[in-house]
Amino acid sequence: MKTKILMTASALALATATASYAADSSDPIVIPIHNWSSQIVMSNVVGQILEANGNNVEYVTTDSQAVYESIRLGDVTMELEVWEGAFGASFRAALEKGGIVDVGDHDAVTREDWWYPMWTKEACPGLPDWKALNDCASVFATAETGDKGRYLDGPVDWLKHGKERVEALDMDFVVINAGSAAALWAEIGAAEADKKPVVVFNWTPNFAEAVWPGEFVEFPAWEDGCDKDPAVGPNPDALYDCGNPATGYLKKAAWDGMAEKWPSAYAVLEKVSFTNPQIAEMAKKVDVDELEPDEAAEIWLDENEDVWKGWISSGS
Ligand code: TMO
Repeated sequence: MKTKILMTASALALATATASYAADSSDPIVIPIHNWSSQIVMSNVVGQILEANGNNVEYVTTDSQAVYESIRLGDVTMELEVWEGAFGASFRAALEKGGIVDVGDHDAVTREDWWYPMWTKEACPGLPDWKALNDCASVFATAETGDKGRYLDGPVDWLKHGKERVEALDMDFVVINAGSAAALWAEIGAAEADKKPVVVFNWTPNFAEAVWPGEFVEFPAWEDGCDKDPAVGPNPDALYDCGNPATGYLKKAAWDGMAEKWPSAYAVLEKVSFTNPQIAEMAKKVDVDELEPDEAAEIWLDENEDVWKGWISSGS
């Protein structure tokens, strides 16, 4: 009898300890939203998965570079698309300061760089080599750029350093920043009818690859330090004289207090991993099918239950 009571008490204590460890805070998990479609849809996808996991979720629109500082401070809980090319530097800087953790890589391999639709090659047959591109800069000239070529870079917050690269490699191009991702697609779309040569910033995985076959310009290969040490890269006196990583990572990051405050949600985040085709499809649902991001996420989740159902912890 005495033994039985003791066992019950210790079983209870164990159950209580387990429950308090497993219970996530009911405070909302803050998920940041940026200015390109896959990130917006993926954030809604993971937000809806966390809601299915029993969590409360809140979305905030934030700058895609400043977000790493917000995560470090715990104002934002996670980032689902840390692209090596665009955000590697801000992410590394935040890691060094502390307060943010690397929650692992997606399956996806990424690339972000100068890109052209395939018809451009007819006017500039030496492509994809960057020197060949520079030799036919005049093919890309517009009223706005005079006798230099026009390169439409991404929105400024993606920090693509197009102007620095043009200077570092002494190229005959004028770099113009697009106001939005939509402006990049409009530029390609407008050139399509008469197969006008254009060169714009683009990335993969993205919906664009299914719509417009094309290629990235091959710049001097990325080497670590190309954005920090002038000696790295072909121009010994300049930063940014390399292309972006051609096989870049796509990481997840989180506030370092997340695992303790929302252990179950953190366990889900650790399992989250998407492939190139899955991410391209998320973007397509908005950029081609013109769905709202939350609807796009709902449909994506319906179509891909086998991908994510297993990520939700059975205990919660
Ligand atoms: C950060 N981005 C994927 C738009 O290059």
